Amino acid sequence: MLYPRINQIRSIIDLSGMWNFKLGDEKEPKEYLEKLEDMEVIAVPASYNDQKDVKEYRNHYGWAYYQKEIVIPLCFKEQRRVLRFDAVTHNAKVYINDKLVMKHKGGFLPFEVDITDLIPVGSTTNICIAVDNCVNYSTLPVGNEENIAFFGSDNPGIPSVEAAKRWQKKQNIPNFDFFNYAGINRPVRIYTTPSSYIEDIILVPDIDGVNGIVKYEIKTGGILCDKEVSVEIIDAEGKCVGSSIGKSGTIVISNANFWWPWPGIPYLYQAVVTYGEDIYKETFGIRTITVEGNAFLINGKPFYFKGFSKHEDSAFHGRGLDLCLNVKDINLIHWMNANSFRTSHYPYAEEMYELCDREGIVVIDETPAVGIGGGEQINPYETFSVKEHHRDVICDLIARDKNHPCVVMWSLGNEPDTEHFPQSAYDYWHSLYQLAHKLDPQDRPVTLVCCQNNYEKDIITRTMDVICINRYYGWYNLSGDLEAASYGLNIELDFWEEIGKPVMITEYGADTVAGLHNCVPEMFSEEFQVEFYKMYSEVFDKRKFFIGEQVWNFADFATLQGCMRPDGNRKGIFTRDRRPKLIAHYFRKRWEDIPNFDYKKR
Ligand code: GCB
Repeated sequence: MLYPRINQIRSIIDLSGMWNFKLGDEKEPKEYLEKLEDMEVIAVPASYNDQKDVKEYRNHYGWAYYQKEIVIPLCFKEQRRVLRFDAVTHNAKVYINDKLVMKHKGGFLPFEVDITDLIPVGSTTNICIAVDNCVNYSTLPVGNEENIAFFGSDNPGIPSVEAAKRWQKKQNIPNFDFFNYAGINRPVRIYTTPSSYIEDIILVPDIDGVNGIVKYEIKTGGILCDKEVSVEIIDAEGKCVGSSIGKSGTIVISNANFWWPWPGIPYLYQAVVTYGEDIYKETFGIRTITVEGNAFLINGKPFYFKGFSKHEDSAFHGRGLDLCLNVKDINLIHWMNANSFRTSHYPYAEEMYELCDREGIVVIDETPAVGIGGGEQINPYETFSVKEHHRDVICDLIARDKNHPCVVMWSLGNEPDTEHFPQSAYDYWHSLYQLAHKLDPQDRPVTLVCCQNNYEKDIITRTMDVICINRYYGWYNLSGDLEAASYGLNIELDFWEEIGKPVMITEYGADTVAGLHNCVPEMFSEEFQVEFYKMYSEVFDKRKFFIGEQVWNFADFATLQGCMRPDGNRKGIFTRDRRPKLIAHYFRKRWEDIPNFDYKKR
């Protein structure tokens, strides 16, 4: 799906701003639509939860309603008009003048509806978006069914606790460790195209010696146009360096500049596609991604990941798009001498990937499949009804992000159960692994991020192109004992070495309260966080097959309240307002000394 752009042909009406808003409950929206009176005001894009300091907003369960009156200017009469939502979390129903025109499931990817015939130009139109924030066994991320928790079932067996639980209100009990922020989290726009239009652009770059090669395919839509599709490749200086006619073809760029991760030059080209009256410019880079033996190669050179797993999370906005925060975070990533992050635990806003293309930040792009597990008792692969939705999400994610040079690997999900029901896990994830490979025109490596479990029983993680492990030796287990933690980690890495694939760590960390200091490092202090990471660094540096380290987490972030979460998860290298903890200075120096390429000579 193409990102909406303004050019000499296409326009955008941005519907960001103040909308009318009202909380509902879990009843279906149709009962509510006529009653949308006394609405409050809410900012879009942003999560609604922290925009008003009342528990009804913060802990809302069910549907909420956004409403706005719009008029499409007469000058767009001849244009095709599309209403696009970049992300509505988690489920959405879109009404135009009280008529349901679209439903969408999933809170982190775009969807759109052609409104050319639904909203005439010049007339005042009422748009209403009903947003459902419920997470359960059928959603990604996964929540526990209604108010029945299988985790956190505190003191099972104490009859009074069990009895009291029956008094609990229906609520979201996420099976994941980030606050369930909801609402219209990303921009809403109407964009226009001519009636014959460019629907999609697929670009597959390759390298042949000093030349770049771009295979392309253009999909068109609307009224058939007798004009040919044409493609021109424009370099960063605005010079045309290659062209072709036809809906598909191959263009060679002589003496091309390749896309390199920062501090290399992330050189970008534009493919300018013309079809009849329509024009679209797609930015891309020339780079290759391959896995060979136990190395991860960018442009044929062994790359070492230095960086973070992140969240889209900030004060007031919740999970809402904050462009300023994105720029700040990328600048902090540069400041840290890091080169990469994972979009834990869901696809991020498209603007972030554009920024990463431009700033040379390498991205592992993750689906929202987090929480597929339920302990020994529940086989999630038989109990949860998410597989079809998971497949749709993978299709939409790859369709959205396929051309970004910054995206180097797909993560099918985070920390599912792979231990208690190994064969079911294999069957589930292997078919998704195959699907991702089939769908990606660039055929990037595919991974599944695996949690700390019995890795000997897990038979799926080892089949991935890159083995990505989240480990908390010294924190959740062997708590505070870094010597024992190092021993456990080493034993595990001996196991992974035998598998003969590239291995990286995608999470490791310790909750750290900024400002808490100890002479003898103990858990939660800034000094302990430094000692914890130093221990891991020592272990990783001895392992040639080890291709990268992404810490948990870039910054402190909001979670559901709980006895392990003092005002959220505190494993950030930065605080939630982006102040460095002691550890930031340690990694800044460490990563300055680690080159992007050839850190581990094979
Ligand atoms: C994990 C999860 C992440 C949590 C983290 C933690 O393994 O992948 O979502 O936030 O641990 O801090 O517990």
